[in-house]
Amino acid sequence: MSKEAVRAKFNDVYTLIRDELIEHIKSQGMPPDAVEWFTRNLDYNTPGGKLNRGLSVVDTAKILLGDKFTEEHYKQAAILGWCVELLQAFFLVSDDIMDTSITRRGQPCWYRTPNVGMIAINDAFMLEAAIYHLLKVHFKSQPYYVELLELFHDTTYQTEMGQLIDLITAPEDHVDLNRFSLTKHKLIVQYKTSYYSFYLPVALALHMCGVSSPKAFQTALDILLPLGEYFQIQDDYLDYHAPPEVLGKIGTDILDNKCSWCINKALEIVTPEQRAVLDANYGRKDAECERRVKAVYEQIGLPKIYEQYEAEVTGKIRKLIDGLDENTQGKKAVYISFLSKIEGRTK
Ligand code: GPP
Ligand code: MG
Ligand code: MG
Ligand code: MG
Repeated sequence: MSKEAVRAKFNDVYTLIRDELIEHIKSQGMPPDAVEWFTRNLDYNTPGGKLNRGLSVVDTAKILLGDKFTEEHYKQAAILGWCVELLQAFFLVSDDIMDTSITRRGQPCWYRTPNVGMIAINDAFMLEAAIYHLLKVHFKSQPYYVELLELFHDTTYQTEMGQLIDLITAPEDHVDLNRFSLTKHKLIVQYKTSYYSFYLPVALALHMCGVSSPKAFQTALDILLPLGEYFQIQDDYLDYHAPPEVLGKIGTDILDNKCSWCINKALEIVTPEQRAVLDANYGRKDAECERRVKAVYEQIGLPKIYEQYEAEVTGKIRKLIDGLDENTQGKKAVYISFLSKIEGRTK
């Protein structure tokens, strides 16, 4: 199947769950304007991304079940995939408010659209609640229902811990680059990104396919946490370097005083003069200051450093995957498929 056909098929399941969610709020007696609002919230924020996380549930289940994979399995995996995309929608709507971002997926952030504003906070809650409604409707009778619930709850909590340290390491009114380090960055990234973007889709598929061995879940963590770190380092780098029209969002990390991979790498190698420029201009809500920080990144050759990092990390992750014992640790193809989705991405 072509890439477009794969997405089209997955999007058909979106239409299905969206209609179910809308029918449900109608059945609660919600008036037409509320139904229309919720529909717009769902459609604006849930589809339209790269769908890597959602499709990974399907891809993983396919690899795990092999010949036994049926259309019924497809539907179940796709519903779980859309639950991950709903979780992502909930996080992004909230994150864009917290990061005072401007655009997302090539359109204004939801909270910046006409008449939405801080209603976006409740909209985010409803995107999250939709996950549990769908899980109840589609999975309540499964023996692994509680595992799914716990997984979504635990992952959400981990992501919120990550978001907490991301935010408090980047205070708006107090820039102190000494607070940053790559160790700090690693922890932030593991919690704010890796668990929900990488571990969650695979762990959901493992549960759905009847895998219960703790070793399989441990292996998933061992491979997917480093992969998630690589993904967020790409996100940090692209925030600084990618053209917004390609990336679909305007970078805010320098303005927002974020403990990004870029600033941490720069701090390792800058001269005292360059350091003074960073100290004076990082985290200031000012386009000229942002430009001066970017000029230092150019002077130190950050794009080259990033290129080297990518070559090195993908080599390391390949080696980790190669070293798996497929009899006890699960299928290598699951992880290869993940790596190939993100390797060298430019958006
Ligand atoms: C990515 O950070 C992390 C998230 C989107 C998780 C948010 C978690 C919440 C509990 C709200 P980011 O700010 O670098 O992402 P982006 O670059 O896409 O804005
Ligand atoms: Mg953000
Ligand atoms: Mg953020
Ligand atoms: Mg980012």
